[in-house]
Amino acid sequence: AKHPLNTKWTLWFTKPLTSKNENWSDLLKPVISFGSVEEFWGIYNSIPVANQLPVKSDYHLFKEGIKPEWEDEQNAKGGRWQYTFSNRREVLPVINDLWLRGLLAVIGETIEDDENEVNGIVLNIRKGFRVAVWTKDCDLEKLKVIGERFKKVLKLPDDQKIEFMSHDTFNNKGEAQLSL
Ligand code: M7G
Repeated sequence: AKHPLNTKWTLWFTKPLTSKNENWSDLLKPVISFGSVEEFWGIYNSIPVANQLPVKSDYHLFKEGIKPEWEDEQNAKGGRWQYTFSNRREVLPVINDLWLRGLLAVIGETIEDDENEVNGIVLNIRKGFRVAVWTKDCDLEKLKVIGERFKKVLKLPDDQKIEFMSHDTFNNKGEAQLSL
């Protein structure tokens, strides 16, 4: 028997820009949706792991029905906790494990209690690797809980800070509103 997840999820992929005629929405595509633990593992085992992805690509895992964009009405009032692993060589051996831990914390909903606040998780492959948890609102109390757990998921030492930015501030290239 399959073990259903609480929520259905959709995996999205952003492929790297190859021509100037392509824009963000041409590059971002849903890959597959799933609703059980077994389906998750089937998908996970058949897609490239984090350290095999090309630079400038992204994975996004979001609740089914929520697009991984600031503009989606479920994201518009929220923001993201994010952390950048900037030392590529150092993180390469562990990024696959850390990203998997992130995926499991989100689909298993251990990244929060019953707040229903987390919409998804994103991995950006750049010079380094950036991981971000996207939230539905900017409620300080809920954000703190999610942020603490996110740091544990990423196995970050206390002296490393994650930063929270609301999407509207981020669009304006603003500073982080919170760090933890
Ligand atoms: P990024 O991938 O978040 O960071 O944004 P990066 O600068 O490290 O690559 C890169 C670009 O992708 C942005 O400047 C936007 O042009 C586009 N982009 C990214 N996101 C997450 C969105 C989004 O949610 N909506 C729209 N319209 N564009 C986005």
